[in-house]
Amino acid sequence: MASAALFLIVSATPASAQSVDATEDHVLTVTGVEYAFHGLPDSVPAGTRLGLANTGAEVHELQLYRIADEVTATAADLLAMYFEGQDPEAAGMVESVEGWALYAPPGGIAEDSFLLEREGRYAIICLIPQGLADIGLLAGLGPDTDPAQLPPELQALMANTPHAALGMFAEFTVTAQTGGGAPQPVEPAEPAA
Ligand SMILES: [Cu+2]
Repeated sequence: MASAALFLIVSATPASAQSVDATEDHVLTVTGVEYAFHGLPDSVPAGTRLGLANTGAEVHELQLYRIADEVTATAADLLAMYFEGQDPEAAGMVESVEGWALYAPPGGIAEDSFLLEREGRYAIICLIPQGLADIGLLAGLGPDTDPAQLPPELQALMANTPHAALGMFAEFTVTAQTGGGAPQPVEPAEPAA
């Protein structure tokens, strides 16, 4: 089972090069609060970008997972598995998408966004530990960081309940792009001559 500490560290890794500035068009901005995601529709068309704003008092992140096609378990079921010590990702039931997570400081917005390319069911979760309000504590951390080397203040916070266990998760579906036809890239249109 991947520890919450490892998830947190990986979440601090910058999103992939495919990400773009969240102020671009086509971004659906989900809002994180204590302890829930607001503003996420039940379904969105492929090609939508997912961004994260934070109107709470603690740091929030958005980890994005695509649920495997053959899996019928809900996001709540999968999260329960995770907290019981089984890792749905290791079991092939979910797959992390793009750079693992967006994260935003209290009152702020994530610098990047995630492109939702494939149809299917998705789960978003926040595994930030309750009480973490200083995003600076995550600075400089990477997937190779030894959990034992975390700053003492952060190590202490890691013992707290992760937001997902307090209800900060959601499930949604990515549908075929509206208008039919093959999915089109969402590159900005060329300016008219
Ligand atoms: Cu959170």
